[in-house]
Amino acid sequence: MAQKRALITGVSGQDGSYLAELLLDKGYEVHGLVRRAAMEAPGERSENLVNCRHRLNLHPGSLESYPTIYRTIATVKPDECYHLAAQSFVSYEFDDEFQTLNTNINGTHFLLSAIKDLVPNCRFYMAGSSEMFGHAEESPQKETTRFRPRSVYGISKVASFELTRNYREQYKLHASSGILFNHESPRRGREFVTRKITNAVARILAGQANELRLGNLDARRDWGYAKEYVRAMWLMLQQADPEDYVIATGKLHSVRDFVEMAFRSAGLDWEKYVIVDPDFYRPSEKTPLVGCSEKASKHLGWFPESTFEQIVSEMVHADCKRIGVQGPA
Ligand code: F7E
Repeated sequence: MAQKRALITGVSGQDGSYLAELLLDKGYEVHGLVRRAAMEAPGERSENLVNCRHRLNLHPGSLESYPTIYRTIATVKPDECYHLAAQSFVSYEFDDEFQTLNTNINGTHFLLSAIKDLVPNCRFYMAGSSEMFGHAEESPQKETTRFRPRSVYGISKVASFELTRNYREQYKLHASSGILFNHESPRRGREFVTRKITNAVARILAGQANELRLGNLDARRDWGYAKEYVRAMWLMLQQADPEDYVIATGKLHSVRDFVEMAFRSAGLDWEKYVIVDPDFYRPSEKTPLVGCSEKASKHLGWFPESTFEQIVSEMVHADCKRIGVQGPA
């Protein structure tokens, strides 16, 4: 059988790098679209790719440019395209609204359009998000739950979801969206709360910090393990028919739970270090975002495996190792 070619947008991010490793292990030829700046300064921006960069074909380009996307698809001619790149930090302030909407929606649209014209048999994955549910009317959320996004990011993902569905129905593309709930790992960006916490624990242990400022400690999330979530993406594209799937653990934990566990695992009393700072508050959620991934279990044979405790522990250990401080036993 001919070697399969995959193109990943956002390849240097948490999910992109785990997915690249998974596909390389499966014998794929893997291509990645990266910003030129990331290619010029690989150490700084592509630390997630240290294990596999030498086995990847990287293409510099911006999602905001249709000519770049068109050229990349024409050059790579992928069998599978995983669209993970996005402006992904959730802002409720609508401050970066133009850029978030433009990049996220156009990026998806450019890719779908180029695939339709150049490689219509290419299978396409769009990284959707639980933020699409926003003020959800039911809990847990599943594929049939109505979208009521309340962040610009969520709105951009709903638009991308609808574009993907439309190309699937109108142009018969094998195009699927994963509606992924929060998923974490040592490769998570430090602006997201889990990594912000584990990075702070390591820095406090190393004597480099003495406080951690956080927003709402009672905010709750459905946190899974990123490595398992990228496997679900791959599984979606191996199905005979394209469909949309919720990927989640179905379990809720609060930011406080995460804080307590991370600090305790390092022998620290969190209350001595954590300061609640209104600057990091977001409007409270009426319905907690927690997903039901029964469809994925039934159709894809996908189940979440790592526990909350295992995820917290791996992240604390990894940050301690990176900073060079003795971590928990
Ligand atoms: O916030 C609360 C915050 O920024 C998690 C992205 O991957 O998952 C991610 O979005 C929770 C929220 O992730 C702080 O209010 C409290 O309730 O880690 P986060 P997110 O916004 O859920 C979804 C599924 C995506 O698709 C996104 O791309 O934690 N929280 N205090 C805080 N959050 C942050 N960042 N910083 C705080 O100090």
